[in-house]
Amino acid sequence: MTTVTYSIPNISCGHCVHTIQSEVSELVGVVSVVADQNKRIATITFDTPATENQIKALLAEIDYPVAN
Ligand SMILES: [Cu+2]
Repeated sequence: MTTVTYSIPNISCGHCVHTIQSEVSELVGVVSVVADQNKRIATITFDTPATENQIKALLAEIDYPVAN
């Protein structure tokens, strides 16, 4: 199990938080997604078969690219 906090500059409101949490949660292997609109971060806990590359690719696809 891995937990990573990503910096996501495009987070601007509660809708962004909701979109990120619901979309990323759909990935098989993702255990939890907690996004913070003030800090513009998302803390994601995942295990196989989910991978960091897959999560980053999904975030980029839904217009919330990771900055780190
Ligand atoms: Cu928003």
